[in-house]
Amino acid sequence: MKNELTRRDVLRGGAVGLGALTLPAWAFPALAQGETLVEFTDYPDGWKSDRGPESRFYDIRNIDGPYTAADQFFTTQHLGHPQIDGNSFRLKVTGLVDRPAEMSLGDLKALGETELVAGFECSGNSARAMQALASNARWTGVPLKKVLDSVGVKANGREVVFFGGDHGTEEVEFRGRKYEVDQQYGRSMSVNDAMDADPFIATGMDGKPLSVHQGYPARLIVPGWYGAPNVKWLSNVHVQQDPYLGKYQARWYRTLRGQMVGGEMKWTENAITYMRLKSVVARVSRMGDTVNVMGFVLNDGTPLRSVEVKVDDGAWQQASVDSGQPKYGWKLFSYEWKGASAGEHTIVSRATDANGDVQPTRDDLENKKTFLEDNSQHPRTVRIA
Ligand SMILES: Nc1nc2c(c(=O)[nH]1)N[C@H]1C(S)=C(S)[C@@H](COP(=O)(O)O)O[C@H]1N2
Ligand SMILES: [Mo]
Repeated sequence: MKNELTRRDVLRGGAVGLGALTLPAWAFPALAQGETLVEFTDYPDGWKSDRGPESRFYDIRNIDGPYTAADQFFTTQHLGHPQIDGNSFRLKVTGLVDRPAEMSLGDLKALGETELVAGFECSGNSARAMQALASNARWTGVPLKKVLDSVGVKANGREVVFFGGDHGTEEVEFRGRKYEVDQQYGRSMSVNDAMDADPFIATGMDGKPLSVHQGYPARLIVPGWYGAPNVKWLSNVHVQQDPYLGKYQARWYRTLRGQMVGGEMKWTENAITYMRLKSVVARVSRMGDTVNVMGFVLNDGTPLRSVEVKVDDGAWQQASVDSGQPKYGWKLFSYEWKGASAGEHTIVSRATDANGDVQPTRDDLENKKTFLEDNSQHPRTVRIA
């Protein structure tokens, strides 16, 4: 059990000599001896992370280290889980490329395996979902750029489409008429974005092959972007000239918002791409008189300036942030709350990035009409015994 780990177990030498009591809680997120969890009162009755065989919420109260365990990593998709045989698997690379290819797992790995730490959340993650559609992991695989360089993208190739191995019959509606066609989950990005050093074809997580939930045998990871572009069971990378407007690219993953543009309110729609700055209070624990408030921050990789925590109607207080995480890993933060009185309290966090962008409140997002990309501050309620 995680709760039996002592601080010493967790610190394992690296931080000995620093004096455990001065270390912020993210340095030893497993509970120490004598430390107890404080109860959240905002989980709906009967809330559970197990959502059936193919879907899983991550109960963020269980965060016990920087990485999410493979059997807890959140899982969601639209068309079920395809079973793909890793031995006969071939990733097709097609379209406007000089040398179309069918690459086995071995061919991919031969391009040079590396590691990438990246966390992401589903763009539908929110207070309503108890922020359970988010996780963080160490992936192994190859940069997408290496795959594209190995086949050579032609000059007129402008868009790269990523198809998953999952199919389903989808209704496509156009001006009142409906068409039923077989579609694969598909997402795209510009060749420029795809050739950026960061997008990654992952074949492993946590030193093991991907599980079927996370997209075995290969998936795309677009670090710093929301979950939808991270195409699981990746089967085909296709380069084309036209923008790709498949259902999950153009219709399901977009946000309608009112913005002041050129001095007037304009109703704009944007595709879901980079993650908007979000912090969430995830776990609250108590050790004697000190209440440890711990949470995570996700964004597009922009360095953070600060995370602040506010209890009830108090002032915003600085939290300490684990700045040692790689660019795209989520960052844990912790705040020590002293002198908590018994009873129910509200705790909220807000992050500010190096550009000065501040995580919005719910009211600030009043003009965001569709529900995706909800990065608003999330006041949590806890009961101190
Ligand atoms: N092939 C495929 N990939 C997919 C999806 C899908 O339905 N099919 N869903 C996307 C969405 S909406 C999210 S949030 C992430 C979830 O990834 P996870 O299950 O590894 O957490 O996968 C993305 N990749
Ligand atoms: Mo998602």
